[in-house]
Amino acid sequence: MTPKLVSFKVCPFVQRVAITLQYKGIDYDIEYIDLGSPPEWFLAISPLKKVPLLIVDSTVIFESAVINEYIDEAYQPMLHPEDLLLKAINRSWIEFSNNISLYTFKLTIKERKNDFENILEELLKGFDLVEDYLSAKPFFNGEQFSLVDSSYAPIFQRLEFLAQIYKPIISSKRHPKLVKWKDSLLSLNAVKCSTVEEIQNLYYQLLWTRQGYISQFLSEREYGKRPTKRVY
Ligand SMILES: N[C@@H](CCC(=O)N[C@@H](CS)C(=O)NCC(=O)O)C(=O)O
Repeated sequence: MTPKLVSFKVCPFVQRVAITLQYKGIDYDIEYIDLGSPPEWFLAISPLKKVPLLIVDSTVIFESAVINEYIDEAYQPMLHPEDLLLKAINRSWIEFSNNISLYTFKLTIKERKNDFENILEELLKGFDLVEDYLSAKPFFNGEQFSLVDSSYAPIFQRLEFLAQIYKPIISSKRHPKLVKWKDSLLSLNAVKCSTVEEIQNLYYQLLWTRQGYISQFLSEREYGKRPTKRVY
């Protein structure tokens, strides 16, 4: 049966899974829910009440990294490296992408310029570690696309959206290899097709509802009056 991905349009964790499905050319169904008002059927089957879920036959799999591992084992070609040590290291960096993802989220909610800049520096320090590890290109492991690539691409996309209203977040001066990696990932079809077309605008709408420092670079003309209540 065709697997079904349960999604929230702007969720970076769902996007990780969509990238893996797209890269492997797997046929899948997708159902979008509104996390602001989740449907009963979703609350009934999602143990943590979070997306993504992948429904295979009637089995529900949750946690994006685990879903990606399942997809990798169930469908060829294998994206994880065969070498056990390299595979373990890939998993470590996938785990680390959760920290980077959290900083990216925090960048959107910090209200004061100073707090925003502190988080930005934490994010960049995290990227220093990735930069030190990166050696090859175009992908994390070199020529072969991997689940590490699926995990970082949604972060790079969001940072690119932020850069378009703020200023460059990742620079070639501090992170030359990372910038090349980001550019390779963002030009991939599997990444471009992993979200709805209007993702950039939806992301800005989300920033608007969060009303963090960064939202001041969006204009009231486009997004309406500033909300008095912040939504995460
Ligand atoms: N560790 C989870 C994180 C998933 C996650 O945080 N999803 C968010 C949307 S981007 C969610 O469903 N939030 C709903 C909630 O926390 O109630 C994964 O990797 O799948």
